[in-house]
Amino acid sequence: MKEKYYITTPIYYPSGNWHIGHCYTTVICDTFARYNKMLGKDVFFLTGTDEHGQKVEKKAAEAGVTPIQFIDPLVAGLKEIWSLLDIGYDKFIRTTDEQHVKAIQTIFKQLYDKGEIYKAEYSGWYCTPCESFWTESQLKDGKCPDCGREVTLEKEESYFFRLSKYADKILKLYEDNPEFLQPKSRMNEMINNFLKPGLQDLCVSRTSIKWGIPVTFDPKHTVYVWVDALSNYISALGYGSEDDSLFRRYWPADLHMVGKEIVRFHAIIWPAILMALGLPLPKQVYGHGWLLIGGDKLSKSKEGNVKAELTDPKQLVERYGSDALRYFLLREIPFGSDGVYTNESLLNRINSDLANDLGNLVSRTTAMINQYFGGILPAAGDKEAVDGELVAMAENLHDNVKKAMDALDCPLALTEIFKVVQRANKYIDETTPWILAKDESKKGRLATVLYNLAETIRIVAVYLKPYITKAPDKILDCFGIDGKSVTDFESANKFGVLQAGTAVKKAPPIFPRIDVKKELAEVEAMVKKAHQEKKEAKAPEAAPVKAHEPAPAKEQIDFDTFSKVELKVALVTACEKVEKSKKLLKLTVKIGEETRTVVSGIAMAYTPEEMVGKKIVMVTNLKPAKLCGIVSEGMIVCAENDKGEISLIRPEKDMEDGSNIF
Ligand code: ME8
Repeated sequence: MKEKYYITTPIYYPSGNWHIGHCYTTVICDTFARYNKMLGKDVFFLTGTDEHGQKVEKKAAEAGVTPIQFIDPLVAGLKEIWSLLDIGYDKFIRTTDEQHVKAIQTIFKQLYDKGEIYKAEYSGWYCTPCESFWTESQLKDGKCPDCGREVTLEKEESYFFRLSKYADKILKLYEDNPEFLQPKSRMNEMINNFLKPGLQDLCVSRTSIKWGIPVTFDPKHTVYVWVDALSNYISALGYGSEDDSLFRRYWPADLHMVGKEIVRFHAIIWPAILMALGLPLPKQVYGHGWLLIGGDKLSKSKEGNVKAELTDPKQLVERYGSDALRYFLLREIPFGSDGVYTNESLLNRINSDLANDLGNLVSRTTAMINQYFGGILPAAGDKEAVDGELVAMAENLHDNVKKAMDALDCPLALTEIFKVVQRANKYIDETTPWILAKDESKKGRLATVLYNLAETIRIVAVYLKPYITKAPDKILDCFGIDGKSVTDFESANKFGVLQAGTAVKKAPPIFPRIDVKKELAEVEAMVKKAHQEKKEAKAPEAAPVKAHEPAPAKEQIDFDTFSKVELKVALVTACEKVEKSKKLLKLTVKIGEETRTVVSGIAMAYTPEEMVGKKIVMVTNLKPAKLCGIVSEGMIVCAENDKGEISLIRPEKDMEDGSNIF
């Protein structure tokens, strides 16, 4: 029987703005699924959408449609992107699927019957206009910290999951299975930030949110997001249904691939739920880094404040092809770390690796076989020492790729493959076939060189198949091989498989070189125009600008008092609006080795998209404060003029995040 391999992406929130960052997790998972299929495993690859919750409920109401009417076109848009990127999932789960809904209701009841879920009262200060609960300490002068209005003490009945009792069990899980959570740094983060300080029971139902799965035995409650979302990994396999054959075949998951911001849910809450249900635990969770959209310098157009990065996956595939996008995502970002996406970095990758290295090697080799041997692959003849190095590198590729992929390191696997491509190009320069071709007595030598190149290209194309899905088949086709029939990783483990006498076609242009300067200008103009159109469509009627009272001068302080303020350069790695607040943005910032959350009242001046990738100035030793229920660990430094206009203060030169400011 084949060994099974079950891999999952997180399920995506329905978004009207799918961008290249959303493609990252899924392209990686698709690559692992393809790779494991080539290893001969019985693979199941799951992805889908996470459709319940307050946000969707609210957005649908604003749009005047039902939640499902709101979601359906967004899901269709996501599926279209996956199809354009050749994402070969085995199942696309939607949390609104009937099978999922039933499974969640079963799971919730099982947990309740086992005493793992109990009903209690959640009490807090409620702001009716904001529909938000606040704790005592969050209130500002006894009023809503968001809108400043009166609040009332209210109680909401909720079900709670006994998460607190699992801290030691999860610590033991990590201890016994050091591979359970990767990379290692994420495990340390979970242990130090969450498990050691102790876990609190988790609120798993709400009565105020209607767009959710009703609790069967208490229908005024709906299941609160994370139990609903995480359980997709087993509901998709038919857990709790009449036919649970897939669950029996594939569970436990071999790999949950997730972004680093949701590691806590997958490496603490999810194993605790499974332990409570008495089910086997996933073998591994991998928390990857983020793709930061727009490097600081390149995120602005020359004239204005508009970010010029093209991030729409559909447009990117249309312009450069799916292979280019997949290759960039898999190659550019050191696995586990964050990476910056800019149009320029994408174009440079396409030109250097795909057009120059791979494209050139294939077109030069197939053209020479056509020119010197009439398009028929010659048998290898006279050998020389230089051949050995190329052949050895091509033969070692099997082990090198496997080693990298065993460590879940796609960028390293691709680096290994492209080292061979580069070596083969160098081999052409060293052996100078065009000179050999002029001398009839060197025909045997010329045959060897071209045979070795052809065979190296075949091997490279086979190993590239999990990463890029179109070019390998086009390349193999030049050598009379049907790419679809090459399904075995081992088929490239031997040098010398191509038969002499095979007809070799001249390669079509596989990755045309791009004029970077021209393309960047075109893309920048296109993105700017789209931004402008969006802005105009959204622009509210101009509100009269209220002049601010000039601030009274503050008392003088001595240098020692000033030097108590710690100011540092921080890089914004993620940013979103704080729900129900017009003024606040929630930012994730990187300050050297450290990652923090900070809430800032700059939403009227900057969009979340504009903020990501920016280097800013932060007060880093301010006592944490809760704003809208979010703990803000610092303050962003801004300027405000007397019209109330706000501008970030940023380092004049590009400085590393974590740099001190004095
Ligand atoms: O978190 N770079 O959904 P989501 C890298 N529904 N990865 C990115 C990214 C970027 N710029 N932007 C998004 C959720 N992602 C929950 C999951 S699972 C039971 C529930 C990744 O739509 C992100 O890190 O916010 C995450 O892994 C995935 O997209 C879905 O994010």
